[in-house]
Amino acid sequence: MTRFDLAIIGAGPAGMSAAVTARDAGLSVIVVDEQPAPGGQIWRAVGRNAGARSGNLAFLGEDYAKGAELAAQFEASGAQFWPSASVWHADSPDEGDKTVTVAWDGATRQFRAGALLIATGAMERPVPVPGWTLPGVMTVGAAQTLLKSSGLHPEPPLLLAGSGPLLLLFAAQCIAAGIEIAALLETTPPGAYMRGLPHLPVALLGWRTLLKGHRLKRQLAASGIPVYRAVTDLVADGTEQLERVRFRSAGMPVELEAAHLLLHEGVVPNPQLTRLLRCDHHWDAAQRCFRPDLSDRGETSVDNVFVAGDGGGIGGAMAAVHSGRIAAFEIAERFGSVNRPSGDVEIVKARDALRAELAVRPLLDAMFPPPDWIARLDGDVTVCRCEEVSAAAVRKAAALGAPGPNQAKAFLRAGMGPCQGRMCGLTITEILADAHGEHPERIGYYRIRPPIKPVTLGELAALDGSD
Ligand SMILES: Cc1cc2nc3c(=O)[nH]c(=O)nc-3n(C[C@H](O)[C@@H](O)[C@H](O)COP(=O)(O)OP(=O)(O)OC[C@H]3O[C@@H](n4cnc5c(N)ncnc54)[C@H](O)[C@@H]3O)c2cc1C
Repeated sequence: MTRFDLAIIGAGPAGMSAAVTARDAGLSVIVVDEQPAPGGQIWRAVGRNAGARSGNLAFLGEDYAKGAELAAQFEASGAQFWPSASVWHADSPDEGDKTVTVAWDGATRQFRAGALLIATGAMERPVPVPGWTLPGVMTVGAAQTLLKSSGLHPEPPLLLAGSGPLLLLFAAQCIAAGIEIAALLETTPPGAYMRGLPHLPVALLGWRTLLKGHRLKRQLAASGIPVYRAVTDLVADGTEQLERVRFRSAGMPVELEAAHLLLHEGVVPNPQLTRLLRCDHHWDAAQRCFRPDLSDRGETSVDNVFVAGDGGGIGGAMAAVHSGRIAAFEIAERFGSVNRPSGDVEIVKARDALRAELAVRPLLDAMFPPPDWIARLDGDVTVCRCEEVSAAAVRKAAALGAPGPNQAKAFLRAGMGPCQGRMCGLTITEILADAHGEHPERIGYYRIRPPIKPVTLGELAALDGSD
């Protein structure tokens, strides 16, 4: 089995910057990503959009265009890169190398590495409103992925609903691309902006982000798109597919026709690999999600397993770049490729830059608070899409004695489908915490087991231990 000093899972901003840094320090590095090209979520398909399809840069914006430079450095770094390769298992024995198992090119491949950097980023928080499984309802992130990778966009009438910077950014990208938005339904609760004010002085350290946010708001205001504020009780309705959306805005009932509804309530760390590797996690009350416990150099509770980027806590693309550098310097020091003093200087520089990027987070968390209604879900709204489990069924399992998600899984099969709990894990923790009157940290999360991604029998049968 081939051995590398460092294996990086994820070629987004964190993974790419870690790979460039580690290669500069002389480490042997492999990077694996399930996407066909480096870039991650923010800079998805940036190579193609900066080259052959450069017209798209006009509406994807300057932050998107910035990714092309790092992607080019990454490609020139000499790191071995496996695109379109899905990591479905990773092992960290008590001592010695980590083993990574990947479905790639129709076969299963394995390799070993002295250190593992998980840079798998964030995923959108599932928004389980009634009717969210209807064709025509999708997430903002999914629609943005289609726009970035294929230039596709949803048919009108199009509604955007939710809260958070990505919602506003996508609305602005739609306006710039000439995509018509029938209305924006903001679920941000009244008074949230005022609650953000005490965080403003510290947030000024990240003034560039604030300025960008202000520009987005101005662009939306100038567009004339109708905005419904303080939206609650959102329901997607239709027989075979989405036909209309009902909601309350500032308490008043509203009904709008829609062919597409895009939902978004922020992003949360993707927990699958850190959970699989049995890393310790804690509940982040401000972002209402679990995140792995990390040292100030990005190491988890498992030796030589590191996390960089949004997978360790939501910080945005530039924070991901800096945290990738910090982790890579620490790993290079451990392998003796960078001497302690020079590594430490670089880490201090990257940490200062990271601090400036993160300064704005408390303000954003206060201005766009994660939805608390998810914890109170009940009735026949679907929670686990793969196994079609309702919120009421989860509450019934709680009443029958299921103390946490693993027992609920045994009762209901929730979390046993193809997504392996990514779509329902957080919701089920929140509902069980509410049902038992417990803190989510005590309720816990699914015990994640391999494969974390679907694997075909053919891929398994073609296991080639030599790679
Ligand atoms: C859908 C979505 C869209 C977003 N769009 C924007 C945006 O337009 N602008 C913005 O500022 N922020 C955006 N964000 C936030 C964003 O993710 C950034 O903060 C930034 O991309 C984080 O960088 P990262 O390197 O931590 O992770 P990411 O950029 O998310 O990169 C993680 C990479 O890991 C790969 N990966 C994950 N699991 C596996 C696996 N098992 N095997 C192999 N590869 C794997 C993914 O394919 C991905 O390329 C978005 C987030 C999401 C979830």
